[in-house]
Amino acid sequence: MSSINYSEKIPNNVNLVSDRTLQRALEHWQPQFLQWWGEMGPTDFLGADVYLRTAVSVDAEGWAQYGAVKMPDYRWGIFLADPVAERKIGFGDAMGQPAWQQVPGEYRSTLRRLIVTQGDTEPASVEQQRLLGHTCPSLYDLRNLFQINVEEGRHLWAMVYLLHAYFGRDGREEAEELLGRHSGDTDKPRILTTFNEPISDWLSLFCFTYFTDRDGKYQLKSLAESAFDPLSRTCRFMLTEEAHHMFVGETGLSRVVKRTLEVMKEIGTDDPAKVRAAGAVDLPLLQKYLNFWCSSSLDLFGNEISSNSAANFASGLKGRPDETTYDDHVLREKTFTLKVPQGEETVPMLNALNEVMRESYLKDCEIGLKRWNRQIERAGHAFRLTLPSSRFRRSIGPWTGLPVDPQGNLLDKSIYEKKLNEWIPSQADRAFVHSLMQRVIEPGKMAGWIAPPERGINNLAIEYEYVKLH
Ligand code: BYC
Repeated sequence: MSSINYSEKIPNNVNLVSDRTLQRALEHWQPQFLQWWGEMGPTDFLGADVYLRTAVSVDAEGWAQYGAVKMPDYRWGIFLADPVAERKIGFGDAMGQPAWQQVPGEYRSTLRRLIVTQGDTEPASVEQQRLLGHTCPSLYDLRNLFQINVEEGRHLWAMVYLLHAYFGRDGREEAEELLGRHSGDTDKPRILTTFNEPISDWLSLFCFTYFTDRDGKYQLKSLAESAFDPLSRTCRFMLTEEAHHMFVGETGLSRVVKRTLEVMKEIGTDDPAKVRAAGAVDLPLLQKYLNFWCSSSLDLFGNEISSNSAANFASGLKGRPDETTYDDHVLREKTFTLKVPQGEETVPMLNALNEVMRESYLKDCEIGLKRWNRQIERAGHAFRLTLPSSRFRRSIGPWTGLPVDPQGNLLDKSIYEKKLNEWIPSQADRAFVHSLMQRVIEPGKMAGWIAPPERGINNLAIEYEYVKLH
């Protein structure tokens, strides 16, 4: 197991000290990152002591240590999972050949583009969430937000390391650009649309960490299969950190459902207007938020029929999540039939891998919904939360811009336009959710729209002062 060296300016387990040129280049990027964090990271909490976990090893057991840290002092570093001895390429036309330790010339620009796209999402999410600290529903939640933020910052470091170490001058330029684009910026937006959507309330944060971070899990898992071994090792360790982000989303939404059900019981009605008047998120409103963030995240898998996905798989750059669980790793003989607006279309399986991944992602998304629906059922209500169809509100692929309802039916455009506000949050819905976002910072106390978590962080009490604001 490779240990992490914390005595260096940039903590790492890649023996950075042995490559002075690389070390100098990254040390040159480090102050730019810190400046970006100061300007674009969480506002106004730079002096707070936050109970954060920091990676201390890449071993699955006991990899993190917890303690109070001021965010600007967080030790962002470069951590790769341990190498697998004599690792072989696990899919595509070069299956069985040794994994690459360097970037093959012919794949250089495609691989760089994949790494840049992945890297771009990490600081984007920090930018999207930068104001949320001011409206935290509890210190426990505030701490979780900051934990996610520092780890997304570290995930940026992970991609910047690959760019610096393996892509020379172009890589260094791309690393600078990663700090130059900004979420929602009209001139220099982030690359993928979801990462330009504002996250200005905590309900959106929980939906984002439930749906969008789960896309992150799928994309990282597919890059963890890559023939380019440094990318694979980097993504494998990022996945360790990613689990907590999805946990925040899933438990956050569970707590919202729980509190809403309590309020419905207290006031003796499920009338959405009365639930709102009592200061909780009515279930139809939650459904609208789920529709919005799920449909936005579905676009992150790319086009249903994609020559990029075919080329990336065939060449070994990007596999399917858990590639070893499939029988056929070459896919030259298989086809896939998918529903398109004109009917059905059968395409080579290689070209449909974005869709294959989107389908398994949706199955994974179902797990939380089942849990929340059980809570609702146990409370004696008939309402059920659902996932929108993958044809709803799409901006990529054959269903782009078509008037499809959340159940997947094509509608008349005028009806669709009239009804859209019933399916995704309207301005009034967002204004109501914003009105709930009152900051609660007394240890152990929760805002009225969310139930307390079942347990605290790292076996500490829920009442623990997870963020000391001073
Ligand atoms: N918005 O053949 P296509 C995470 C572009 S989240 C805007 O359809 P392809 C995280 C696409 O780039 C995971 N543009 O798709 C979560 C391409 O342009 P180029 C992030 C889009 O290439 C929470 C063109 O359309 N990681 O980690 O097969 C917090 C046609 O492409 C979009 C990755 O995404 C869109 N939604 O697949 C923090 C992994 N979709 O390249 C972090 C790396 C597509 O021809 N990226 N386009 O100019 C990839 O694997 C692929 O680029 C995509 C697209 C899956 C995104």
